[in-house]
Amino acid sequence: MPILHGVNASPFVRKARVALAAKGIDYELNPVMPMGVSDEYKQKSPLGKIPCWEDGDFVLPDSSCIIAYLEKRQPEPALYPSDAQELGRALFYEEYADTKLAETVGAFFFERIVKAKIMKAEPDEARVAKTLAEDVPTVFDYLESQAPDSGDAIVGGRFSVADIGLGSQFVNARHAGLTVDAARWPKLAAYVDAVHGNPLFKPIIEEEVAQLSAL
Ligand SMILES: N[C@@H](CCC(=O)N[C@@H](CS)C(=O)NCC(=O)O)C(=O)O
Repeated sequence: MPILHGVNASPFVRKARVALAAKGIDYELNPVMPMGVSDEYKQKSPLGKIPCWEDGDFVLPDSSCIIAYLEKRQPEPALYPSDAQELGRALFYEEYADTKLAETVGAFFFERIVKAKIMKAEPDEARVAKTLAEDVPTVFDYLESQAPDSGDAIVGGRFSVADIGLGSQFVNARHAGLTVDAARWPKLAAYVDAVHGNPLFKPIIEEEVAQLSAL
C-alpha cells in the first residue's frame, strides 16, 4: 500500500488527499507532524515538509509535484485543464493558494488552532486582527474578481487542481474561524461553499472537524 506522509489539517496534505480521492487511489496516511522531523524523514523529503508520497522505491515530496505525478500516472479524471491558457491559469491559482493565501490563512490557523488548541498557548489575537485588516481584504478582493459566477470550478467550468489548492486553504480558514463575508465577497463565498461541498472535499473536512473538535 502506498503511503502519504503527513497529518490532516495541513492544507498541502489535504491537496494530495483530495487528488488521491479523485483518482480513486488507495493509500495509508502516516501521520508525520511538520517541524522537528527526523533525519530519516528528511531523506525522503529534503525540505523537511509534509506531504511526501512513498510507493515502494518511489518517493516524492511536495503537494504540487505529487498531484502532477498522479495525473500522469492516472489521467482520468483530469485534474488539469487541457487548454494551454486554462492550464496556465489553473497553475497560477494553485501557486497563489500555496503562497499568498496560505500565508494569510496560516496566521489564523497557527494562532487559533496550532497555538491555542495544540500547544495550549495564548493566541496572538493582535496578529490575527492585523492580518484581518491588512491581508484578508487584498486576498479576498482578488479572489472575488476571479471567482466563477457559480459552481466549484474557477477555470473553464471544470473542477481542477486550482480548486483543490484554493479550496484546501479555505478549509484551514474555516477551521480557524475565518469565513468569507458573503455580503462583501458574494462570488467568493459561494465558490468556497461549492468547493467544500464537492464530494471529494466533504468527507475529508468532516473527518478533520471531528478530529479537531476532540482536541
Ligand atoms: N510546497 C509544499 C509546502 C508544504 C508545507 O509547507 N507544509 C508544511 C505543513 S502545512 C510543513 O511541512 N512545514 C514544515 C516546515 O516548513 O518546516 C507543498 O506543496 O507540499
